[in-house]
Amino acid sequence: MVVGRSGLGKSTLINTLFRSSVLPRTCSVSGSEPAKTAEIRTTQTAIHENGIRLDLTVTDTPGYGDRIDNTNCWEPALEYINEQYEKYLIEEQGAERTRWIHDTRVHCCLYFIPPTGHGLRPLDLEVLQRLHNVVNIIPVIAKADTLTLDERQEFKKNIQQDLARHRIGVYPLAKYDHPDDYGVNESYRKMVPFAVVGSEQIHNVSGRMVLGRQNGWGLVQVEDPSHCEFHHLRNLLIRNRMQDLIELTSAIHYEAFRRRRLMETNGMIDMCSLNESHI
Ligand SMILES: Nc1nc2c(ncn2[C@@H]2O[C@H](COP(=O)(O)OP(=O)(O)OP(=O)(O)O)[C@@H](O)[C@H]2O)c(=O)[nH]1
Ligand SMILES: [Mg+2]
Repeated sequence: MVVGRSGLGKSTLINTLFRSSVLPRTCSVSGSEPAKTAEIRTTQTAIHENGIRLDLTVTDTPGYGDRIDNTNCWEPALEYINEQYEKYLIEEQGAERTRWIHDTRVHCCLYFIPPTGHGLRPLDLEVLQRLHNVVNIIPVIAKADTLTLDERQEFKKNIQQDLARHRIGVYPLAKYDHPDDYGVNESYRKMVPFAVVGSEQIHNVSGRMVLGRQNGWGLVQVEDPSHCEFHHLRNLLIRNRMQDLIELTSAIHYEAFRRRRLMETNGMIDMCSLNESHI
């Protein structure tokens, strides 16, 4: 799932992910801009990684933050996440319990941070505080091509400090590390938030078809790790940590939802505490 303020390139990044993974690089894509996302939309696709078929579901959400009153702007995303948990719970408890449950739970939320260069703004902090106990959050710096490399590093440091100060836990959390995964997770922890650039445009660079953004001064190549961190994010999501994201969702986030939901059904807590801290 992608979440964040309006116009930060959420829909573009989803298309970039699909283009980098699915489509053959034979032709240039027309210059049409993605339209403003008006409602939550889920897209499914099959990706082939090292000969293995992966079914990937991506949920796009409408951006927020451009109204004077942004109260409860996180609600649609939060509701969607909880609805998927609820669906899963109902299927799990069903009398005719099937052995295989169609899992629509959200295993990862990419949170888009505007490339201001300063730190997290109050609205971003508020949304992250609502979501981080409910879903695995991976923060990304949107439109990273607008920052220099030094600005990017400084910005990352500020964001990491803000997250720590406000006790916002983002993926991967050290306390859930399997000992075998510590090394790889530690490298991701140092990199978070990923500085990403999205584009649906394909360019011919010395005979190679690459995804990129053409500026007056050059071409930003989306999948080149020296230009941005899309490559690392994609590897985390699809190659390295997909199974871990799924397992953590089940073991931590869904389990907490399930416990609270059952207690609530038994009249032990009220609805208000459903999404309170559990990490
Ligand atoms: N410079 C730059 N522009 C980008 C990038 N990604 C997307 N854009 C541009 O930003 C604009 C908005 O992109 P969208 O993908 O529609 O943004 P969104 O976050 O989905 O917007 P909403 O649906 O309104 O929330 C478009 O003009 C994109 O071409 C990027 O990485 N860098
Ligand atoms: Mg959009």
